[in-house]
Order: sequence, then C-alpha cells, then structure tokens
Amino acid sequence: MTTLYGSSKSRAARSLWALEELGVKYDHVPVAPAEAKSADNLKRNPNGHVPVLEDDGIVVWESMAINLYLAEKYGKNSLWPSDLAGHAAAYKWSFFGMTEAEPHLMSILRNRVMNPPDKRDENAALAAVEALKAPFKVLDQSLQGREYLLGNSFTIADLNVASVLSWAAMIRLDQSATPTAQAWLQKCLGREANAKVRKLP
Ligand SMILES: N[C@@H](CCC(=O)N[C@@H](CS)C(=O)NCC(=O)O)C(=O)O
Repeated sequence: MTTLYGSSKSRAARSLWALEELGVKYDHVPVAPAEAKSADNLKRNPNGHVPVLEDDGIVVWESMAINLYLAEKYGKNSLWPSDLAGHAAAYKWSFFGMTEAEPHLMSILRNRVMNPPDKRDENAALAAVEALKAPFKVLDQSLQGREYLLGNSFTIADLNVASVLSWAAMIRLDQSATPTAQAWLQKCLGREANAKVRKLP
C-alpha cells in the first residue's frame, strides 16, 4: 500500500507528480503545511513537514528522497536510469535543484509573496534573482544538444529539478537569458501527469 501525505499546494506536488508519472496506485492524504506539525504528522516525519511517503511499511520524507526512491522502485523502464552513471546524474541534479536553486527561489517567494508586506525585503529578493542566474546558466549549458538532462528521455532528474524550478514560473522569473533551460522547463511542467497534480487537493 502506498500513501502520500501532503497537499498539492506544498512541496508534496513534487512527489504527487512522480507518483502520477509512474502510474503507481496510491492514496493521497492532502495534509496542508499548516497541519504538518500535528501529532499524527510528527509521528510520520519528526521534522513536522510534508511530503511524507508510506510505501509498504517504508516511511520516507524529503521530497527529493521520496522521488528517487519511487523512481528506483517503480520506474525501471521509464524514470529511473539504467546504469550507475545515470543514477549518479539523478542524484547530482536532484541535489543541485535543492541546494543551488531552491533557497534562492524560496527567498524570492518569501520576500515578494508569502511574507506580510511589512516583513518583505526587496533587496533580499533582488539578491536571490541575481544568485539564480548561475544555476540557470549551468542548466542551460547542460541542455545544449539534448532534449533532457540525461539525454533524450525524461527521467527523475528532469522531474526533480523542474519541480523545484516550477516556483520560477510562480514568481515570473525572467529566464530570457537562458532560453534552452526555459524551453526545457516549460516542456517538463507541461506534462500530463503534472497537469493532473495541479487539480488535486
Ligand atoms: N526539504 C523538505 C522541505 C519540506 C517542507 O518544508 N515542507 C513544507 C510545505 S512546502 C512544510 O511542511 N511546512 C510546514 C511547517 O514547516 O510547519 C522537502 O523537500 O520535503
């Protein structure tokens, strides 16, 4: 039995996308971020965060870890690369998304959207916009001459990075300096499985 805890309006969207892409039959419990520190959720994830996956008795938290686990277990002929070099690339790109891009995207979100107006810092947002230029350039260069990050097929590496970078679309980040990365991101986010997640609670 497979259960994913977390609302589609949270980072759980990343893991819902992976589950939909993989065609796994699962139950969805749309725990909102505001409920993530409930006693029930703290039992599942001592950090008090969503998403959390329960899969046949295995509990996994951290969105990228959940997705790499799901891809390895269920995606052998699709999302999970077939060799060790491919696995390394999937880990590499997933960590890249979380460490090189997510903190800057979160800073922009906080300082332009999420914080109350008197707690917003436009200078911090501008610094984050500047800092994002480097990872977007890395992505743009890495995608030259290839359809997807690992070659010609969509893998968990694309899903993980694109799911983090989906926030760039939310904050209308100007990506015109990196058109290849921009086109790749649109292509990934436009996938049917991701569109389905947007309709989930
Ligand atoms: N690094 C974690 C972050 C999880 C996280 O911060 N989730 C947010 C929702 S997007 C949350 O649960 N917030 C509730 C809280 O911090 O109380 C992951 O990627 O899964």
